[in-house]
Amino acid sequence: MTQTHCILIGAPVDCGKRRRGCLMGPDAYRTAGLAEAITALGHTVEDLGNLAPAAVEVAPHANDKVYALAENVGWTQTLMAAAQQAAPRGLPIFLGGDHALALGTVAGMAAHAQTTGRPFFALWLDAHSDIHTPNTTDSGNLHGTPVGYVIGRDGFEAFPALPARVDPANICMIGLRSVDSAEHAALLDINVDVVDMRVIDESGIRTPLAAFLDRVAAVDGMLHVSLDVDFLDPSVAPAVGTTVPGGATVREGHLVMEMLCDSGLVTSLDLVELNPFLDDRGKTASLMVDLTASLLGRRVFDRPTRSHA
Ligand code: 4U7
Ligand code: MN
Ligand code: MN
Ligand code: MN
Repeated sequence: MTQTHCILIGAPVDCGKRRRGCLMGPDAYRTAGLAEAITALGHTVEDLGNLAPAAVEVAPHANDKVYALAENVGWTQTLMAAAQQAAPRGLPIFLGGDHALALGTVAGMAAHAQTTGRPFFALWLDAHSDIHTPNTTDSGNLHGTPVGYVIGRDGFEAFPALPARVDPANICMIGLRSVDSAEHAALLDINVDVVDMRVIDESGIRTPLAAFLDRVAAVDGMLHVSLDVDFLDPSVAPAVGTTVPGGATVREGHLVMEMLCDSGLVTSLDLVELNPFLDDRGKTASLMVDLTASLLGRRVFDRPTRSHA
């Protein structure tokens, strides 16, 4: 693939749920050799280090289960700005941190896309649909709400106003196998492309992904990829708080990344939910680095042409 300037942005967000440890994620990716893997592929890397959340004060939310609202709002402000600053200069790779970071990264990338005039799309690789709002969440954990925020659902009054709402029809979720009833109702109500594990079992992961990428390519869209560790099966990716059995295999993960690379459409990436405290000798961090390398052009065997048409 063409040489890409990769901008690593450490986002040690740990307030999107109660179980701690995701704050160690950015350094685990560095330890696992993320920058070295990217430069070995011929790209350039710039590491901005780790960011910190803006200090904000918020009124308590009507749903008193909501956890760490002010800190989540602060991170959203910080990351929304960081995304917009980095996007014109290269490919931002957000090193999480839990998935609450996507409230800011996706909103910021959508805002950037709006300034370029290109339509914005998001690929959500996750066991969960993360489409709750602070009103509907039972756990109170805001890492389950980023999709709800970026498509403009109610309940996010404490958060920054969205510069650009994301069209739900431009979101594809792949890997779902844990959807709460309030999320299920929301998904039936709106037009998100849902590829749950049963679809993957029946059709393979390639067909639905190729269909989505064709839609993005047809309008020269910008594509943000949000990769939650729990997209993968916990047997191969144990370093995550919210394990759900029956996830993607190592090869399914790589095939997704290889197809994304071939598409040339990806303009930003989140690596989220890695909890190094739960890892098994770094295997999950290393797998996430390998998947990122596949996205950036690492190949098992390079044929001159390969088509997914
Ligand atoms: B993740 C959950 F109830 N839906 O709201 C919730 F199942 O970013 C899980 O995808 C959310 O890991 C998982 O707490 C958020 C739960
Ligand atoms: Mn998840
Ligand atoms: Mn998630
Ligand atoms: Mn999780």
